[in-house]
Amino acid sequence: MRGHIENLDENGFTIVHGVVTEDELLFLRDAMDHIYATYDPERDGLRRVEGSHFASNLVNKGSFFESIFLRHPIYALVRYLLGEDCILSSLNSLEPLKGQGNQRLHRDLPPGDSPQEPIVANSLWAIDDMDRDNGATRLIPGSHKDSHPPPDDEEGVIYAEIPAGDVIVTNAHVLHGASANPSGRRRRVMHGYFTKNGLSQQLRQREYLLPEVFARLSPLARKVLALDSW
Ligand SMILES: O=C(O)CCC(=O)C(=O)O
Repeated sequence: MRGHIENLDENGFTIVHGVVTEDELLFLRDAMDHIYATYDPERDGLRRVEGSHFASNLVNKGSFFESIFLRHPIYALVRYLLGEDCILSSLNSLEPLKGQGNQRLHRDLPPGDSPQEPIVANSLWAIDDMDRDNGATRLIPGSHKDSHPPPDDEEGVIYAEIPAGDVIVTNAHVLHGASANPSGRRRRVMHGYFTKNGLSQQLRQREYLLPEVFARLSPLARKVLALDSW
């Protein structure tokens, strides 16, 4: 944990290796394709993203998704950033399509009062190998410490070239974005986005969660989904 915490403090992100097993990746690739194909923005809460496969409301899409956001050490690192009582803001997935997906560099929210006290954190779960040829996430290390706008020349950008199964945990005030996918090779990434307790969720789970999913959730999952008053 110590190395990851130093990375989060210094660079605003860290990469955790081998979080998802080979069997889980096989399952996830099939599941995600089905979820993309049947995505319904009305039912699932968020608009589609142009030029990409996109899905939100993943907690409703099968038992695997009902606890994955609590996996160690990802949830522990997010708690380090946001406090013990942080909550899941949304569980989404994004895949830039061939020749598309070059997001502008952005912060998920403007920086708070202190770089060491972020109010949002993200976890980006690589379901496929990711590199510069298929839309790797790019980041500017250290940019969580200031509020400078993204540089036009992208000076300081690095590409997170990682194998499937790795997870990037970010202080979500770091400048980042998906890059273009020139090869069209698959690049499915799941986003477990968290926020400090008391702030609003990107997807209000209470409004979207199916009763049968709620019935199966552990007490911890209910707490992290902010369903205590369901
Ligand atoms: O999937 C990625 O590489 C980053 C996505 C992202 O930053 C976003 O959708 O806001």
